[in-house]
Amino acid sequence: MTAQNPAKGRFSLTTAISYPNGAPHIGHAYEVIATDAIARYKRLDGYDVLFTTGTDEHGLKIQQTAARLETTPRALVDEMSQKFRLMAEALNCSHDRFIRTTEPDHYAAAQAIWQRMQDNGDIYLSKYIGWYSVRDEAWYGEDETEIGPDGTRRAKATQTPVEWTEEENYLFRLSAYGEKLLALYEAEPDFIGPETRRNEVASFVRQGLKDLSVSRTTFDWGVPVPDAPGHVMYVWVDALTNYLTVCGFPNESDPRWRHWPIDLHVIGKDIVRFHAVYWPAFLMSAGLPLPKRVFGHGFLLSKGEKMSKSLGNVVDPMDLITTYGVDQLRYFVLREVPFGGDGNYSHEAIIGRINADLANDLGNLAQRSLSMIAKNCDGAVPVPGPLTEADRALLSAADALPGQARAALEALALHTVLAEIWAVVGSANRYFAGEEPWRLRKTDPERMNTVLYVTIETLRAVGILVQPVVPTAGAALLDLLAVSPEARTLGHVGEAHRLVPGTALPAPAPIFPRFVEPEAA
Ligand code: ME8
Repeated sequence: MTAQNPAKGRFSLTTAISYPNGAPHIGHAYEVIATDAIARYKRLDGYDVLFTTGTDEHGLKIQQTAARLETTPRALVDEMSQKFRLMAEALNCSHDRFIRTTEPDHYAAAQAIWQRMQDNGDIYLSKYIGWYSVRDEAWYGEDETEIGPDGTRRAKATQTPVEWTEEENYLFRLSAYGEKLLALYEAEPDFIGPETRRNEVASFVRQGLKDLSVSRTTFDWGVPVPDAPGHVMYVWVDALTNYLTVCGFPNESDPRWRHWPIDLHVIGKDIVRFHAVYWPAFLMSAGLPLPKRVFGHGFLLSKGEKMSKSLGNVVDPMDLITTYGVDQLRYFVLREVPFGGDGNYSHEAIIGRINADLANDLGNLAQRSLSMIAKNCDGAVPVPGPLTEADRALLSAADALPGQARAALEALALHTVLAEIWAVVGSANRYFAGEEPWRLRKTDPERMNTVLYVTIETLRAVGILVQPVVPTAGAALLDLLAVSPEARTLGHVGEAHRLVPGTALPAPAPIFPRFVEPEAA
């Protein structure tokens, strides 16, 4: 998207990889949108970025879904993975790789990390007996289960059914890593976010960790354990390793290896434990550097209810894209939901945001100011006169945006980045209304030129800043301002790169149409 600035260094980030045992839902879309926006901000700020997403294709859940649908696991994942890939593309995600865990280089990576953990003495063969949840693919202690209202036993934490199961398994010596993990959380307070998740994970680890079953013999849809016929890897060992695969592991001379360790794993709050307990323990065992940060975002709820494949109340993101538009959907989920908290989706809420923030506040301001320039300034960037206090205040608010965005992004507060940009859009609207350039046209054309100049220079900063969230509209706005493609980075906001008076501008065109209900259209 933009030229890299080697001085900035590299930044690598991932989403979780989704189970393709059903079609993608808005929760999956939310996660890739948010991660994509962060990736785009980092690129815009000159970082050498690696951003990956993909599908987690092994395990009993997939095998069982395939059986139910009377197909093979391979055919199921080939079909379903494609839907996730197409969704990411339709959402305009800028990922560098869409990884599938059934790809050969991933098998090699998973077997290599296994070998390292085994060589380190952390994997041993044992008989595992206990309560097993197929849905969670996890074992539970008796005290972690309860009898539900229907008389069947279930896992307390996830409310999924458990069965008494006996299996010869390889175990990972997770119990040996409790102290090291607690020391990690202490030394790196940002390792787990948001803070509530960190506290949950730390208290889970403080209660003591049991060794973890890491192989299965009751089904075969998985990565084979090296030198252990009949054993496939526990799906989470395999799945988490995707983050190494995308960096070229185990080939440490692969150019992609520069992206290891990953700077940020963006995942949902339900899988923080896997990423903040198991994953660093596996990596410590394998002698590999640890990711810098694991962030558990909240859930998107449809009018207060969780959406999930098993509950069957799934909103198809492709339908949302068709109904509202990609940029509009991206803006809505990032603006509406404080990143890290849960959020609600409703038709009313999304059209509210589209019409108020996008069409009215930003779209109209661009349309009005650029139309005035087209009519009254020969369609070129006007020549500003001396600046007033009000002009300077607006320009300096716009100039401050990259710094504010960097700080908010450091805290992963995507909603704050947008709130700050829209605060400037709000100020620009008040400025424009207060200065009344349409009146100045007759009384003081020179002042009109200044007001229009200050307005579109503010829009230039806004256009640059919104690109990661609304890439198409951001680019369209910058096109209308004749900003060259190389001059659209965060570094181009501010005094040194102001719009050049006299530059010819293209004919203005709307960037954000209002949403009109189909029956009213
Ligand atoms: O957990 N709102 O896959 P998955 C927001 N394969 N996010 C949601 C959500 C919702 N309603 N529902 C799910 C898996 N997610 C594993 C991950 S990573 C090595 C393996 C999020 O398809 C969920 O929290 O169930 C997770 O981050 C992602 O979507 C994929 O969920």
